[in-house]
Amino acid sequence: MVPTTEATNRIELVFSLFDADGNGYLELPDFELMSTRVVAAVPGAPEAAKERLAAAFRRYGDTLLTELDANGDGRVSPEEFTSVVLNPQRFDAAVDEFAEALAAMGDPDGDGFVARAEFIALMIAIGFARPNIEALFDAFGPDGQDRVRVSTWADGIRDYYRPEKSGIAGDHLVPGA
Ligand SMILES: [Ca+2]
Ligand SMILES: [Ca+2]
Repeated sequence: MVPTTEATNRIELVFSLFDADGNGYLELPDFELMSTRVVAAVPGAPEAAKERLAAAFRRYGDTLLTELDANGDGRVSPEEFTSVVLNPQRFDAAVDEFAEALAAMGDPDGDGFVARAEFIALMIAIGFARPNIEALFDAFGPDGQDRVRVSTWADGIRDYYRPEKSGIAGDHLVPGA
């Protein structure tokens, strides 16, 4: 499968954000750093939601390191990371759990909706730029109370990683898109 230009751009952005310590490679400490930052972004979330998200980050990091470290040096280079879009089925389960856990963190009172404030706090913690975050939230079609469904966000995260997709809400996260 040849990924769309948009999908390649989305994935390159993810690499730069997941490299939380900025050393040019993805390693386990990157996922621990980001996990700590993102879990702290919604202080009022239930402990169970925080633990679920931390576990989802660990699992996602483990999966990426297991599947993508082609030369076995214990870290994922930008070149190794590009194959994440070649075999998306190897990452589906980890992405799915990450999507559900992240979206759930945005709904601390459990009413099924994510308000703009929590959405922005979580996405800033991941490292996206605020104007892009606002554009994405607007693209999700917030209701009269300026909130989107948890399921809408989770679906949006799954779409973000789909190599065949272009013109999706998640493309708003890529600067200049
Ligand atoms: Ca790193
Ligand atoms: Ca490697």
